[in-house]
Amino acid sequence: MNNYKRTLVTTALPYANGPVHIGHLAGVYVPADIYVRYLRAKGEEVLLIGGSDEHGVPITIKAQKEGTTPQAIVDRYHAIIKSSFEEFGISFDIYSRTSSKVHHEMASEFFRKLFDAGKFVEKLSMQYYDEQAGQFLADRYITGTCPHCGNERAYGDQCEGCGTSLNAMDLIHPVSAITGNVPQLKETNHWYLPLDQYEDWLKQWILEEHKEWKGNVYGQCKSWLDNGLQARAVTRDLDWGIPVPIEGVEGKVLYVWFDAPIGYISATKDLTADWEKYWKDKDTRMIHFIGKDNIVFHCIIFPAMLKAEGTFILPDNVPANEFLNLEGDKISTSQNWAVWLHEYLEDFKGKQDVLRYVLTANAPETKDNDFTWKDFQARNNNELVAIYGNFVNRTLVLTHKYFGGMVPECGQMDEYDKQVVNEILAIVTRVASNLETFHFREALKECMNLARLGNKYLADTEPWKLIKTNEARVNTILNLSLQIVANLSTLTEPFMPFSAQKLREFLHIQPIAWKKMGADVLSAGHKLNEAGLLFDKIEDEEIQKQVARLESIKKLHIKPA
Ligand code: B3M
Ligand code: ZN
Repeated sequence: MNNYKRTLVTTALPYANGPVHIGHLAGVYVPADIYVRYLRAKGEEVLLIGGSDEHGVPITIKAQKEGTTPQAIVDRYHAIIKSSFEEFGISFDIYSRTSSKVHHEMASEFFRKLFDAGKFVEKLSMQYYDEQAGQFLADRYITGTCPHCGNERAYGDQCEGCGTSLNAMDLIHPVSAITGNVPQLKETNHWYLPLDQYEDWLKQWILEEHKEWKGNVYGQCKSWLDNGLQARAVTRDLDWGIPVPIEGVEGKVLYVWFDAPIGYISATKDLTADWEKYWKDKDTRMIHFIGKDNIVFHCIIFPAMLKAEGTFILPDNVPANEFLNLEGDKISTSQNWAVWLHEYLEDFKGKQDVLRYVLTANAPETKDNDFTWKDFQARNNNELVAIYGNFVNRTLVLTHKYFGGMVPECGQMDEYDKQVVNEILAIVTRVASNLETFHFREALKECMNLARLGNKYLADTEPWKLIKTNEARVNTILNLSLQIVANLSTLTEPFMPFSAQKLREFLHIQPIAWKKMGADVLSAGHKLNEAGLLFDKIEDEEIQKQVARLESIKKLHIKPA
């Protein structure tokens, strides 16, 4: 959408059944935050919406395991997750939760509207039932062998081995996750959204009108649509969730994937009385940031729900990422194979930007990628410290030394200087165009190229030699170098907001508007503040400690022969 008035950015709602880890940050929250910070810096109207997904079987299973209530679980993890996001600078306008009253009302009304309009089909079917536990086994309450990849721990709704979304009936050797018993079949009635009726419309809308979507997203949608869509149940036999709002219906709740995306709407309503302008005005552009396992829900099922409802806008883009692995293995919450954000913050105090940088430089934008502690250290020491930090530090130190911290006059520019000025502008343009198109890795690379350019400029012009013979020339060189530093403080802000803020303090400036960027952002005579270092080296011992932690986890999970 080229002409839009405002942007609504949503981020997948993490299940509040555990803390968040680097995979969450890399796949969803850092990219969304980068995008939103960029739009804000451009002066656009934008909202960043998030919240915890507090329903569904993942929550009740966790509660049963710990012998507590689902409410206690979601209260605990919602608080942990929310604070991790805050600490990492994810600049949500609201971080809400699906157990809130406004959400229960919104989701119930949404369901009721579709129900009253005859948009659902009610069907009787046989579903797995655990006699001993006395309950139906929805979604993750049932595990078994995946018919596609043979993974023996696939869930009734999805196989995490191959990423396929499943029906409980597809599983080979189904067992109850509650008692381990082989389940019985029992009849039950549910409401279904007949996705097949939306197939033609979805084909037109996605395959014809959204060819610009990322290849991984478009490809997954195409394969779903080519295989043909079937009706999906939107209710479950569970007691945790939003009660099915139909008179006389007991013991049934809305399917978590029915209520969760409606959470984006409720969160917006929770934030502002003016929420309808974000959801009902065609001039609003909505972007969903998610991981690849959520593509079908955001590109096919939720849009079909929105279409059925009829008054809400549809997403304009869904820039889903692939997965981030950890030291060569899939991140796994249950096996504790993860770098947890709240633990990272304890071990690497004040180094949020380093993780944001590494996760963006190595983001799983087009394929799965790997996080390793060695790469983390190398990127910090060889890129943030040696390139970006070093350039900033040299420029500021020289300015304090030669000019008492005052920005010198830019004199007559030679060819080299003019080239540098042009290159600043070219880089700013490339950062922007990469950000617009969700190429965050590339955008970040361009920022670093600006720091590289600065280093090369200083190395080539050698102001520390010229200062004795040609002070006028040094004025110009340091003026331009400072302009580069100032541009970096704005360009890097979406990626590394904490160090950008620090840099603005060193420079003694307010944020610069994007359209003002270029070689004329600091005026001669402007007085800088005292400066310090932007980044510190990370020592081998700190990395060794993390590697040892992962090794000990790995040992725990090696099965005895
Ligand atoms: N909680 C699934 C997940 O964390 C789910 C996302 C909901 S987004 C509306 O993968
Ligand atoms: Zn599988």
